[in-house]
Amino acid sequence: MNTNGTDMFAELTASATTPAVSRRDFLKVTSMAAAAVGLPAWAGEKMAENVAAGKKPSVIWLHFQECTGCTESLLRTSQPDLGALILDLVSIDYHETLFAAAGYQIEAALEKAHHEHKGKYVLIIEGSIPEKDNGIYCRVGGKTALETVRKYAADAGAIIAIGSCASWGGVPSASPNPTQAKGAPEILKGKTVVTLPGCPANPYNLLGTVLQFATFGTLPKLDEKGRPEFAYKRVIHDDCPRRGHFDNGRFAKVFGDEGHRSGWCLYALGCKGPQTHANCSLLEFCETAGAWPIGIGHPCIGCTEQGIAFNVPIHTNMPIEKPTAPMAYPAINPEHGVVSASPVAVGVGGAIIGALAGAGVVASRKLSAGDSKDKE
Ligand code: FSX
Ligand code: SF4
Ligand code: F3S
Repeated sequence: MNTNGTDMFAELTASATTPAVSRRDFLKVTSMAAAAVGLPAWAGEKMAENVAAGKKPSVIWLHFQECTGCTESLLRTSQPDLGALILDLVSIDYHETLFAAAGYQIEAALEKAHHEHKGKYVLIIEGSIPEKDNGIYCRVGGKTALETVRKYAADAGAIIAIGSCASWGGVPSASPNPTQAKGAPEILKGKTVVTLPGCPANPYNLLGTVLQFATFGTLPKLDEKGRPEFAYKRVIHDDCPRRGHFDNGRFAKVFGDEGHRSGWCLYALGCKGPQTHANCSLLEFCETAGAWPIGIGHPCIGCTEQGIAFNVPIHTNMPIEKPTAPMAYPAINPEHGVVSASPVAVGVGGAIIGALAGAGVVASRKLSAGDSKDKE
């Protein structure tokens, strides 16, 4: 039996989650993803070269207070290729959910990665960190989340908080926040923490961030909350396929009424899209058309946004601030309740996000084709 945690993980991912990815497909995806985060086109080639040369950044992935939905959404894409792509780009040396090993074996893998890649590894934090009573409400391997996150953040080359829990507290921080759950930036004040809020986070935003770091050792441009601008600069409402209905005053009033069945705007049902910074209106989950809250007829609950998600009741209306031109308008008279978007104005931010969406779509389509003749 293999007793090395890292090797066991490699075996596990090789057999369970990593399909064969051809070089050409890999190159296409990395090139498009490079463009999506504002890097030159040749960056994609460099990314592919680095991976081929075995220059993969070591990743330590810590879990604290959360539901593991962020990891699940990464691995449960409709085609498994996005997860495979990320696993191809990095060397995940510690991940409690994915490791086949447990106990002392996995602890040893963590220490090994920490020791061997000091100052260079990427620390990914999933879940909030409780501060109350010195953090005793979340312990892994006998240590509190507080101790662990401080220890591994101190020697990290980059720190990424994935999901709303790790970004600002998320579900565990909902009132009355009995454990004083906080996001990583609050615990690690003074350090740069990339935050990818969302409950769960959209895996494509992790892909864009990791691609850039893996290739250039730099991080995307961040806003004041640590969110990459390529993903969080605009609000859902700016690019919502139902925006034309909002602008024309067509609102679903009750779930199942004629407006709802016709795909009209969900603002009157409590949609938080006008206040929510995220790109899920452009990057659907699971590589499936319509797989996002508004796409399936539910108002956005503002899952990325501190102060809204798990805070403001789902059906409470939010004020509209600084409405901007949408990137796309739906057809004015949708037949059969299907809203088809027709692009009328594409801004720079939209173009970037659209390119990332394209990267994801291409990734899923091309990689799922199992294009074995391209393998080199
Ligand atoms: Fe939180 Fe992610 Fe929500 Fe769950 O881990 S953002 S509860 S989907 O899984 O952290
Ligand atoms: Fe879309 Fe919600 Fe804005 Fe309506 S209020 S256009 S459903 S984001
Ligand atoms: Fe979350 Fe709203 Fe998108 S609930 S997944 S930010 S549509």
